[in-house]
Amino acid sequence: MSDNKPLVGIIMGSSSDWDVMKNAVDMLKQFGVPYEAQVISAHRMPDEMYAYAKSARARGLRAIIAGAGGAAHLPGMVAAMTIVPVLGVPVPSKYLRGEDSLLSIVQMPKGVPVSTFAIGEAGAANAGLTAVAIIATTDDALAAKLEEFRVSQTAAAKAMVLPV
Ligand code: RP5
Repeated sequence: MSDNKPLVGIIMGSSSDWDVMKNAVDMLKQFGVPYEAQVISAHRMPDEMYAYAKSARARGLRAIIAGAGGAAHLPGMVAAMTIVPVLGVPVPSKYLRGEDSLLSIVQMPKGVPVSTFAIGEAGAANAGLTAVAIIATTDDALAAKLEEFRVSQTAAAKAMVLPV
């Protein structure tokens, strides 16, 4: 990770997705994984989506985190055009609270997978952690950091005190 070229691409359908998707960015920052983040809308920027997906592997991306809300076709469309693993984050929507986003992303037909996460912040954070884990498969120093992260979470849980 010395040359700081992005290893993870984070894309989202709108700037309105940022409050959720920044949780993925925060994880990558925390682990020092180089990333890029931008708006790529499947239905409003189809040409840019195509170019992004088609160039992702050659540009060195090892994972793509794609967040979208509503009829959330961005992760599936990107996955259709690259073999870079796509991690889909359902963003909460105004009327159906993200259940529409979740079902749109998770129900990929056999053959083109999108790894689908929980709706909202937890899903974005876990997509970030999964991207870290993907990079860590070939980076021992990063794997050690991920182990430490788990150990510290365990310690924090053990230290929890209930107000009883
Ligand atoms: C989707 O439509 C985006 O991912 C976003 O979640 C949703 C609403 O977009 P805006 O109308 O806020 O731009 O494409």
